[in-house]
Amino acid sequence: MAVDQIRRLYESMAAKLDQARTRFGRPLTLAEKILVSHADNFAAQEWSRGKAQLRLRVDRVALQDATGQMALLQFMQAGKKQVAVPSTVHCDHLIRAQSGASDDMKRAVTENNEVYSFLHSASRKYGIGFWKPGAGIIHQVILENYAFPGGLMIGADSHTPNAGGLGMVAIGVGGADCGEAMAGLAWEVLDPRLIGVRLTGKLSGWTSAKDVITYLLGVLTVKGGTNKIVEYFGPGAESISATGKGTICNMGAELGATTSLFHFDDRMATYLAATDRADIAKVAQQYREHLVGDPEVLADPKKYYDEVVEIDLSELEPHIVGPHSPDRARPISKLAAEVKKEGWPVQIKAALIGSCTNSSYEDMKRSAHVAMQALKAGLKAKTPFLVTPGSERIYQTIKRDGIMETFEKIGGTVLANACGPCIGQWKRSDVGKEETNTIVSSFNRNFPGRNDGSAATLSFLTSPEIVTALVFAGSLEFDPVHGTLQGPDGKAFRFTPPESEELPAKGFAKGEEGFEAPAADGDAVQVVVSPTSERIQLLQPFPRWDGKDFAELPVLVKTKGKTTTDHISPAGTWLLVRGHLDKISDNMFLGASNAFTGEVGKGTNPITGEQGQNFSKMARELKAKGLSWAVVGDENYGEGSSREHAAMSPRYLGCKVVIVRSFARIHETNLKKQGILPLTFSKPTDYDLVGPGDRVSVTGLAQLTPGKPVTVVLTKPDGKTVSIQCLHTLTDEQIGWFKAGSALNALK
Ligand code: MIC
Ligand code: SF4
Repeated sequence: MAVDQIRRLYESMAAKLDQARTRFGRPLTLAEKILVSHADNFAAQEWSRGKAQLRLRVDRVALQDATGQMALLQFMQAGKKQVAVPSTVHCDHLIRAQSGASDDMKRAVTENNEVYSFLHSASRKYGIGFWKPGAGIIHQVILENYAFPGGLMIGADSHTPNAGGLGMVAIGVGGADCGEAMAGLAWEVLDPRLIGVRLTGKLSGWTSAKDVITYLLGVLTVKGGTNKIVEYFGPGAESISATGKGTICNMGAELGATTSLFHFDDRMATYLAATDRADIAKVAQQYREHLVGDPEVLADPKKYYDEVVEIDLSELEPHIVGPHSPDRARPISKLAAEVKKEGWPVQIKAALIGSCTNSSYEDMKRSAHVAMQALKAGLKAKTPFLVTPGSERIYQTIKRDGIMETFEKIGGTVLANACGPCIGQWKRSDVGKEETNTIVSSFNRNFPGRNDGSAATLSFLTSPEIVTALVFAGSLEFDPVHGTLQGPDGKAFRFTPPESEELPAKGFAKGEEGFEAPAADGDAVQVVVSPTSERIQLLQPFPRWDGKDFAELPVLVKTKGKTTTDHISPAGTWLLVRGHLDKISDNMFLGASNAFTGEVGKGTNPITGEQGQNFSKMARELKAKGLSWAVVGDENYGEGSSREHAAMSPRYLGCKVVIVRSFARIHETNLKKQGILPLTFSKPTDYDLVGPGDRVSVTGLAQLTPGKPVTVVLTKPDGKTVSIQCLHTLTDEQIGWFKAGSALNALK
């Protein structure tokens, strides 16, 4: 957004915030200030944390090439000529990491030509900025170019909150939400509860921003942030760079949080200036009072936040989390004992740094500082080392400043500025498919199968500097803070804590930044989709609700334990068909654990009784017979990615209702948007009542009312029935989506 638009937003805030202080009868937190100043209609809006549905006007929409395909396909159905809010598309997810940046880029451009042409032509036509493949990862590019204090943004990617590092409310959503906001509609979200994180002390030594969030994950767990905003403040916040703040907010997605953000400070101003936005820094300084919490809130946070967590940065130890879940946290000093106890493979097979989470200049420089020490001491890398820079700017700068050379000297491979190994786009040949092995990275996710497509890979997440130190030990039992390694001279070698300036002294180097502005005359541009495309399929509207209750639906799958969107709709090679609903639906539930049989990705055919069948194949058979089906799930169902394929594929293959112990926020909304009924057991233990061969009936659908439970009847194989109560969070409008068959149908 141009600086005068931002100034206008800030100017308009004073009156709105006063109105809110009067109405709420109290001072405001920063998150509230931003939400209030983006209300579609403040006066008509109900405000009630955890209850009200907020209608907001967003400043910006961000799309990436994997989820963005569906977002644009849905936007196109709305029949608008141009997007109503500034929007950008970023080509980052589809680039496979195989043999290094330059070859990988060439391959990606050929391989994904069809998808890039579609995204490029649609961007040109509808007034969307286009960031070419190689330009960088969405969140890093947004931080460098678009994020600003006090703004409100949505993005079709769960790590959109990265922009909270610059004091923005930036929220990850499904593509349908983006499509609607781009079409000019107000955007809706549940009024979030607020977690205040008060930081004291100072980051120093080995401890980095990453440790704030990996520690917090251990405290709050992957469910702890659901429908909540995490707001960071306090005297310790100033000791964290803007990009470090970005890391913390980025990984707030792993808490399930709606978003995370920091109060505006000088570190943000410095970063804005270093990224050519000194003018924005200046206005933000001028309106600082609107871009931080009110003084009363800072003085007595417990009174204004629903929960408060205190972290003393001076006491915080470096942490490492994993395997398989980002909340399995402990200080690095405690890892060795756990490795022994659990029998995890000690040898580290690969070490990776970078990604959207940790690829700032500071991250790279601190890692290089560690690598330099090892080189000087004559240590050799014991583990392959892969680096993914977050953007072209970072890439060019680390190249100019000799950081890349250091990485190369330790045998590192610099990959393209893209998601690559973070999203299963990593072709590994060093371990067998089922071989249990250990990897460490500075990324944000570590679900089974996440990096290399193999569920046998145990992935641990920590800061980039710790990852780099581990390269020289090759062992998961090494603690770089307290431990020593043996140098070539036989003497013990101990690392000193990493050091780096926060920003490049010579400023950022610039390369081919890779931005393309939309066409001046969009009408003249044709969106390129070949009718025979194997990658893009134009969407057909889903059928309307037929007005009938759901009668005795077979349960296609009852999942047990963690069911992330990576379990429901895996990424990796499936990214190739993210724009093709029919084809991608072949991956449905491939990673899900079957509660009845213990199998992964397979189950028993509810009609024929055949065992070991693939879920998508079974669903297609049911669909061909005109039968619909249900899904039963566990806690925090749909955790992780914003990919709406995890809702669209079930919908497309005949799913009517998903009943779980609890939902992750984005996925629950995605189900609603696509016309599937999301229910939760009113008694979580009722999950155990659902047995093999049960049928599910849902009654009273015509009377579906906000806040009123619905009755679900389980019909057992012997004909006996059990009746249970389930809850839903549908609003009147969302009930309209359900009846219309999808939010998009309701819109038309
Ligand atoms: C992720 O980190 O899981 C992704 C890949 O960026 C996803 C988006 C996607 O599935 O395309 C996300 O976080 O939303
Ligand atoms: Fe890409 Fe990984 Fe970041 Fe998702 S988390 S945007 S896949 S780098």
